[in-house]
Amino acid sequence: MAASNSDIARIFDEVADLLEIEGANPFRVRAYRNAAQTVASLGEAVAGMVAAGRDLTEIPGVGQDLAGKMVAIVETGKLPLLAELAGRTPRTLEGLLAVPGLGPKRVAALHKALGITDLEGLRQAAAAGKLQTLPGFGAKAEANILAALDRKSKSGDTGRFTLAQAEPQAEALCAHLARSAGVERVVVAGSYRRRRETVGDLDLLVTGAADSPVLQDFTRFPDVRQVTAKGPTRAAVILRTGLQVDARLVPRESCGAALHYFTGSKAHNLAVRNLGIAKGFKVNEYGVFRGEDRIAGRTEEEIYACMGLGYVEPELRENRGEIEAARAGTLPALVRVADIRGDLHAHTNYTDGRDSPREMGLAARARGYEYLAITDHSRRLAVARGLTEERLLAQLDDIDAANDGLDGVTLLKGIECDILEDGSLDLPDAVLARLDIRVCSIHSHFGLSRDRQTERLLRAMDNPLVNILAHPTGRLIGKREPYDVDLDRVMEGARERGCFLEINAQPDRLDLDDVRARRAKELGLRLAISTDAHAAGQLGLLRFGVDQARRGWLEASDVVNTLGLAALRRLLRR
Ligand code: DGT
Ligand code: CA
Ligand code: CA
Ligand code: ZN
Repeated sequence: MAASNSDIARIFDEVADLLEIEGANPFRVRAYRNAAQTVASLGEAVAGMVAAGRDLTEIPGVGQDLAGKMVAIVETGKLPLLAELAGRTPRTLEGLLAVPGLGPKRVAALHKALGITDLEGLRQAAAAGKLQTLPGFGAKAEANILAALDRKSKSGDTGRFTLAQAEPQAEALCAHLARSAGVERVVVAGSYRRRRETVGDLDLLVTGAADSPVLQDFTRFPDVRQVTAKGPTRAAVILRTGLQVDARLVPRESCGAALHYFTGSKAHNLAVRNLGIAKGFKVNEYGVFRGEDRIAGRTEEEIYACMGLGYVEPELRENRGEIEAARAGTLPALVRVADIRGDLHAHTNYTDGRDSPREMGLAARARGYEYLAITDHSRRLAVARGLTEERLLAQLDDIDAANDGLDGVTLLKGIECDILEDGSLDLPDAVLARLDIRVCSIHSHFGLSRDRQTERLLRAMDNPLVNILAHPTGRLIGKREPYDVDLDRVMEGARERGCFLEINAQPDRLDLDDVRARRAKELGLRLAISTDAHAAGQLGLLRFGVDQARRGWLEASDVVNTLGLAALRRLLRR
């Protein structure tokens, strides 16, 4: 069976990990990482393109070399390069990269000096005090690593998938099931529908005839590795990626009740059910019942109406006050993708992006945007070829030229300026003052104490040129914990100074997350939802940022990039 896009993405990600541990050229590492992400979110199957004899270099970011490797993976399911790398470096070392505080260099050092190859070896060495004997480690680093390992074993390595990883699998399955006889509708419920940042499994609901073969067809889906349950109304499988999927066949008269029940969250369901009980109803996945009579079940709206509630959007269903708000009629009108008028964080081929400013502008125009801020890295970020003053000035000319040739969309001149350890900025004020927008962020010294990290960010924002703090906590989902910072103080400081914080829409960042975004709103701080796109195709990642914003109860008026260009410009002059 031909390899799926997620197989290819996984292999490329492993190659990137192993290359990184070997200390390979960062550009090479990044090429594999970018290709993995592109392939995972591609709208069509690479295997299908190969079968049709199409040229894989059509895929953005894929050159001859990567195209050849993808063909090899499609045809053989394997990549010789990965075997070669794994021969030199044990594959279990990759797992060490997930430990906060361990980058590729440190992992390589642990392997070389102490022969550590896996998490258990790391735990033993740390517990025996061997790590602090290594250059560059020290007692504090050792204690941090032990604490991280402890947290990891407590949370029980969850194997959750980000929404972007789950999405292509969910969509392929839905399309497959929709073709079965007797099927009326297929929806994904559960945490996926609530747009949680990660999902533990997928919960599919199929509405259709009781004799539909849809569940048999489900278990025969090509990407299924193992069937774990199979009955007349429910089946469960594990896909080749490791993602588990439940599917249920429900009759039309109870599909609203089933959708409500299996969307969850469990806490939300219990709260709704208790409201029902207080009114003398029975509430379950088949409907709302008064005695034997089903009084609702066809739609979710009916169910909420029975409880005296307005319709609650799935993103809000966490029992965090949405029931009370629905009763009081004070639910927020959540921000939508269509409200967004532009993107305020994007990279180009001047640094580690793939496309030119003009190409990014064309993509922004195709999305109907009014503006796109070009915000490449500043000089300190050498791995990304961060811009010096001279190269930034050259880019500004290029942006002027691009704007002359672009109707309907405006490229804003910007920068993603590094915040240095002491809170100063990586480029002189005189240069920064020539820009329309300054996005600032931290890419180093994640380990400062809470006080120093907080002071560093506040100090940066003291500079009246700073507009937006990007990826404000630095977390990477499943890979890196947020840095230690007093976020309330940072948010209040931002509001007082006229700065904004970002919801970074990269699916492995989603930083700020839902809870922190909601806190910002409570503190009266507006946010920008930005993609941090590194290629034109990534402007579409916006939807993941909007999902988190919605989970954070944000309305259009809480989001700065729902403003038109003129109003935005006024706001950027602090
Ligand atoms: P996940 O898969 O861990 O990302 O999170 P969910 O929310 O998708 O949870 P899952 O897959 O275990 O169950 C799907 C939904 O089914 C859940 O959100 C609510 C509903 N559900 C599951 N178990 C129970 C239960 O014991 N009581 C109630 N009221 N609802 C439940
Ligand atoms: Ca689930
Ligand atoms: Ca489930
Ligand atoms: Zn960026």
